[in-house]
Amino acid sequence: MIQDPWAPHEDMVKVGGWSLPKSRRNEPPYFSKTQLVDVLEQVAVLLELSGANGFRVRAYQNASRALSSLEEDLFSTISEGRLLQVKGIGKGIGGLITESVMQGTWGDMQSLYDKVPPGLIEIVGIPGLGPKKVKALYDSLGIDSIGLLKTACELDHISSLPGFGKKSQKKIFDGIDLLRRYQGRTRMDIGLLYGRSLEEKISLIQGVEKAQLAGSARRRRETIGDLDIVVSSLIENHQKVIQKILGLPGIAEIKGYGDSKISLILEQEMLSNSIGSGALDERLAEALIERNSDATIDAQVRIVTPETFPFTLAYFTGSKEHNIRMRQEAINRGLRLNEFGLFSESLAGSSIGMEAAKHTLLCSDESEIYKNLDMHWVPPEMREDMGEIEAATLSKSSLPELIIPEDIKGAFHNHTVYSDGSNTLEEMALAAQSLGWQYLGIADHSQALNIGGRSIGIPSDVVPKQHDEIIKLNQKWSDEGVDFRLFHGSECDILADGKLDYSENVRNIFSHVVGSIHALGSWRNRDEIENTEMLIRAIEDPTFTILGHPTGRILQVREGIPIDMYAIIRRMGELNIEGNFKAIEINASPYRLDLDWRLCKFAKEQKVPICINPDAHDINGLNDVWYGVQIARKGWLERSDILNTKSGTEIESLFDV
Ligand code: DGT
Ligand code: CA
Ligand code: ZN
Repeated sequence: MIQDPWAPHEDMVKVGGWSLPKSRRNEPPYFSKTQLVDVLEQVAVLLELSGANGFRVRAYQNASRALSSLEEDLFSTISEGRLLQVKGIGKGIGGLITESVMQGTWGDMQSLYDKVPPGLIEIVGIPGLGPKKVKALYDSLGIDSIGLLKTACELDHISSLPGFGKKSQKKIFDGIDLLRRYQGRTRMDIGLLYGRSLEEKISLIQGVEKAQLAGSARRRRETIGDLDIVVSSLIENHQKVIQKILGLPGIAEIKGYGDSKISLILEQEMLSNSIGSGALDERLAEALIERNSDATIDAQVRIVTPETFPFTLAYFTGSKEHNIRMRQEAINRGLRLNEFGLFSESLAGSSIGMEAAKHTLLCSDESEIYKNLDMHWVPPEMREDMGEIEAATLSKSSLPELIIPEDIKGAFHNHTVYSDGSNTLEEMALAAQSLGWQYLGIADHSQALNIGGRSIGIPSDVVPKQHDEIIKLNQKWSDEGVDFRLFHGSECDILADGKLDYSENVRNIFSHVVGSIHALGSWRNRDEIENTEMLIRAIEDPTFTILGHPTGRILQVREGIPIDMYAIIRRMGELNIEGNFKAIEINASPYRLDLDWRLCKFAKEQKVPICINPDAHDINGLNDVWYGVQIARKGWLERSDILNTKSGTEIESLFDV
């Protein structure tokens, strides 16, 4: 086995669990307000875990809160001697704050950080478990890791402890699951924003030939665990480049670094002064940050030589499953593939790691690695071992030609001020035109939709008014010779019994009906079989055209409803064959990305057209279509599989308007 060269070794500055931040400045203020807020909050938890009295714990909690709502600059507050006037900050903690900001040290806090087992901190993140309960579990059962906690639940050791019970044991058990699934992952939109920003900042460092995002971000997974960036640089520049990377703005913490790897935690400042734009313009970035003010993300940076770069990039792009298959393909040809190169078994002999790299077959880019294994280059989105190895084999050559964002000519599910959108029909239309689109499908909510007891949908009797407005606008563009039209659709609620909202007469006004489930409650309380039956009933309605956000999931917030999506898609396929047009949506909002990419290929096989809908609630929301295209690519979809790559006139005849 090859030794893992990225594993921490002695010269790596290793810090585990929570750690006190180290300053990268050489004059005050050594630490920022945000850093102090975090440390004080951590100290409160650590104190509680180590059994300190409640007053002390609360003092730190209060101080953390006081700082986070302090509007003025912390450094000036301290310099001008006004820190102790801030309500919630006492003498003792005030001293600690002053010391850290003015001198860069943390008093005797390190001993507290050392004392608490790191496993306990992980456990505190489980819903339903505060520090007090975690300490009780540690004291009575010695539980200091999530693994042990899970076993204790399974063995029913927790329910009998004082202060716990069957119910709380179950809650903890479910909480572990939730934590495993969600904790530490970041939605694609935010992850990519950080990833591109770091990629760009590293690219600009002198001595760097190339920096490229790898890992799940490059594969466009819907959520990202940590960012992986591969940097190419001549060996003699490595040390200099590493030092420069460590000094980049926007690094909350350096978790460790060695000769070829840096482990970082990025914070929001990473996103400021980004030069590139891509699909995400400055305004979008600002909006994202606003919505996720405390977002941070881990990043692993690997620095290699230009010759090694393609191999390292391919390896860290993954997925692990794809890598394993690739390695097997190499072995079948008497070769050895890893992050350093592609070697002939006989030449590489027993040398390992960087040493063996000298013997690699030269590949100037990823596609040459694939070529050596008799394969076409595989787009990163597809590298999930879902059939791409077979499809890429030269003798089969059945890789799809994936859709690109430029193929999109419009979208069918968008909101305006008629329901819960914030822009007018005309504003939305102009924004779509400026994206180069030929059409925009309006689908405001239907009358049944209530949010917080308030109806936000369009009442039946207002539908004709919206219709007239759209006809007038379309007439105007037609008179001016502009190749653009609005399609008047509806995002029509699918009611619990499988009926659609509005009367049939009203639904017939629309060019298309996006049927969506919103009142998830009754669907959640029913089993999958019944739900599937009800949804199929809705889809079979002749006025139904597009299934909107099929499962209702919100990434990292809630699961979709129990439903047999295969059965739904199969039925939609049959209906299409019978001549009833039924399409399914990839809801492109990065909060949803629903239809899931894993089901795209199945939908295509069942001949169900797919449309990529931004579900925009304002003009900026239209840009979300880009994320939907990434998911469609991940699902192997081509231009011809996607409804909204058709021209405006094609859609007019399809919708019969
Ligand atoms: P993430 O970070 O959880 O969203 O997912 P990835 O795919 O970015 O995974 P990560 O960050 O653990 O590792 C990056 C890539 O490195 C991964 O996609 C494939 C490669 N890799 C990591 N560990 C292994 C391994 O044990 N075997 C193989 N063959 N590849 C690995
Ligand atoms: Ca990763
Ligand atoms: Zn909706």
